[in-house]
Amino acid sequence: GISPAIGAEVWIRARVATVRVKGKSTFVVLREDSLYTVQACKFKDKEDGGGSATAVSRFFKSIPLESIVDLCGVLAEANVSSCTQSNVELQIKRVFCVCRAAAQLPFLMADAQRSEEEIVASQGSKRPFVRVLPDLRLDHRWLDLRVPAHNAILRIQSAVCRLFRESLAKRGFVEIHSPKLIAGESEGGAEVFRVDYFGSKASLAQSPQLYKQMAMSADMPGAFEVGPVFRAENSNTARHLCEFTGLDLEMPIRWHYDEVIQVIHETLSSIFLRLEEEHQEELTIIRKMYPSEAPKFPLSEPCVLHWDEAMELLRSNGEPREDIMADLSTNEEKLLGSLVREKYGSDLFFLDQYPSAVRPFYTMPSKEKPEFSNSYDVIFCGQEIGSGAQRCHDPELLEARCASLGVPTEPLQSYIESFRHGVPPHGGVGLGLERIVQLYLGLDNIRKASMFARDPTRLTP
Ligand code: ATP
Ligand code: AMO
Repeated sequence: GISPAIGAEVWIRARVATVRVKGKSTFVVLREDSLYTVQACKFKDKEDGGGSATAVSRFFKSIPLESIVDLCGVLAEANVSSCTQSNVELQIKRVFCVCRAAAQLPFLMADAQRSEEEIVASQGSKRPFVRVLPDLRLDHRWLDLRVPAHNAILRIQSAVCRLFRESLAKRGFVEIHSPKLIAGESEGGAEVFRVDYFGSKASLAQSPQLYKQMAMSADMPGAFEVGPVFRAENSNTARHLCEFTGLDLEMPIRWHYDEVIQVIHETLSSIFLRLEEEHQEELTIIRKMYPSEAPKFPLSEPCVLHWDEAMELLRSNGEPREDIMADLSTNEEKLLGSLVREKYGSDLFFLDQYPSAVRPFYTMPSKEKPEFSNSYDVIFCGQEIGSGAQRCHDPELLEARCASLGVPTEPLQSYIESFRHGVPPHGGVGLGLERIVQLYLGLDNIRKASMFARDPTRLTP
């Protein structure tokens, strides 16, 4: 990101990415702002008023790669042989070391930033790139995040949060911050981390579910939250974390829960459109290392698939299901994703009217057919990024549903009481931030979309 004119003298603070000394000339690539590289050079015997060529080459030979330097140079048109994205280079006048990196790093950035294609193509050459293994990267995630594409992924993550907030704030929704230390369980089931709370039992919230609904009892015009979600799921997969960031929203329903689906669709499509409009630089850097295309989705109307239609689509494509009331497996979800893409040209759709039995206790059963429910999953590029529903706001119906599912109502007393005091019909969704980023960018593993991933085997760094 250098804008001054050719011939201007500039100071930059950057990391030393590569150093090449040829005779008395020195060529270094500097990484600035973690995304951009620029070459700085010093030629022998040039009277340019800066330090001598020998001193500059000695300096760069003496400091390890990844050290941070302050460098003063004159901006020049880049030589064609320059190996950076930049069309300018710097003729070095002065340089100081700001922070020296260790001489031996766990892996070389020159290897860590290669795409799979570059690694494969380099095999058999004089210096083939080394494939840096995922665990070594995660053990030293701060280094791994210096890979420009990885740094850019976190910037996309940040943009998704910002755009989610902006889009909902514009509708008049209120951002809430619900407690993460709670007495009961937000989702029921065994997937909770227990903690000791001054001698009584508490747990880490599995979602803001109960609280975003109580925000409806408190007459919020619409509520959203961006916050941590804890799941004690012992699953070591490419799409599960034990701690992730939830993008939740909840809103009153006037006539029909379609209104909620429409808001979710508009929120997601505005996030995706603005990512492409406002973050091309980051996207280009990421897609160079991890080739992918921008996902497709309809602009105005959401693509909604009824459960029955989904079952029929699977059946007619040679995947009949033994039990059509069972939840979808990961493979069925992926297959359905590709069938919907073929039929409707969309990577984003809502699978609506899930069987009641596979949905949480707070889900509203369908009036006409109570074995189904007013609930949906948001499927994106063949995987779930969110699930949501109209909620059961009638306390009697809610208690009956808890009883039939074996969910104890004792810890839910204040939640249920809030409905006894009157609450409008309402619904919402919970989306996983890391899932959205992973699938939007076509990344093979959710850990690439998390700054410091938590999984059953990793609690550090
Ligand atoms: P030697 O003693 O090996 O000749 P030298 O100090 O005389 O070294 P230079 O003529 O300054 O060498 O350039 C060394 C090499 O660097 C040349 O092969 C040249 O092609 C290459 N080179 C020159 N300018 C740049 C640049 N801006 N970016 C990358 N490479 C460059
Ligand atoms: P659910 O449990 O389906 O629904 O979670 C919502 C979304 O959160 C993401 N997600 C995960 N991401 C990473 N690692 C995990 N282990 C993980 N588990 C879930 C997914 C998922 O779609 N209260 C409801 C939402 C609601 O009804 O509003 C809920 O939590 O993207």
